[in-house]
Amino acid sequence: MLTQIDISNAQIISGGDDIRFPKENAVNGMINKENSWASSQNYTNLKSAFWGIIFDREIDITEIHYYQRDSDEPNNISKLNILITNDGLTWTPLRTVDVVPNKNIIEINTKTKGFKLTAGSGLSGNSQWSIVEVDFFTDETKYLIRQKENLYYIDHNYLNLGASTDTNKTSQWIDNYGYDDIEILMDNLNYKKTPTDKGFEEIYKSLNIDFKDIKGDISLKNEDDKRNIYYDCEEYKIIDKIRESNGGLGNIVYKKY
Ligand SMILES: [Ca+2]
Repeated sequence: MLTQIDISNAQIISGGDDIRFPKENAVNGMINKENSWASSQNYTNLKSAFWGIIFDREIDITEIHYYQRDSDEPNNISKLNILITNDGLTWTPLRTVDVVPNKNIIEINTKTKGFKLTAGSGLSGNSQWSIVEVDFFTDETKYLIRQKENLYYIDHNYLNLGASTDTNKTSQWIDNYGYDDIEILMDNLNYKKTPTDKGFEEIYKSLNIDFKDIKGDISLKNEDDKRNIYYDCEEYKIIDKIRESNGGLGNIVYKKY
């Protein structure tokens, strides 16, 4: 099942000279030309124009729904360039797709922190490029394990996050710590990953590490606005760690995005 991405924490960007309508119009939920974003009505400016979005994290995007104007109106393009980013700063072309008037469903199936859209072709010399609406969809699911009242992290480790019976707190922990592939429980793993959290000022602290586990390199990596400690260890399976606790009893807790 596809879920529309909540973009309330996303940053909307647009650029090019003489942009006509607010960039937020492309994501305001209203699918009519009075609620669209548009580039300048000047072909030179149009070629530099872009509209984009930067999410608050990397998301596995399944589809983009891209709406143009009706076929009997100007300002539609026939090719759309799609760029992606992993840091919100540098953009890499993903692909150029054919687009038609009204609704377009564009398959993406790519993990990204954001999109930048530019006009490919289709406009005549004095048209503006208009985006009526653009929606982003995912079929992402993120998992934690619960044993007794505690929630556990399973992203290349088995770490107790603490007790949570509060729905909001559980939801927030899944956002921050959930892992998107439950099959990891059965995988043979040879390293551990431990998240760190920012505390006072620039002081970060990892979740508990058993330093007896470390059998090789240890390093700190910056990923998706997060900082994680990685280290080599003896081969293990997360399922064995689960079985060692609470007689192997627990629940799988997950959230659909
Ligand atoms: Ca709109």
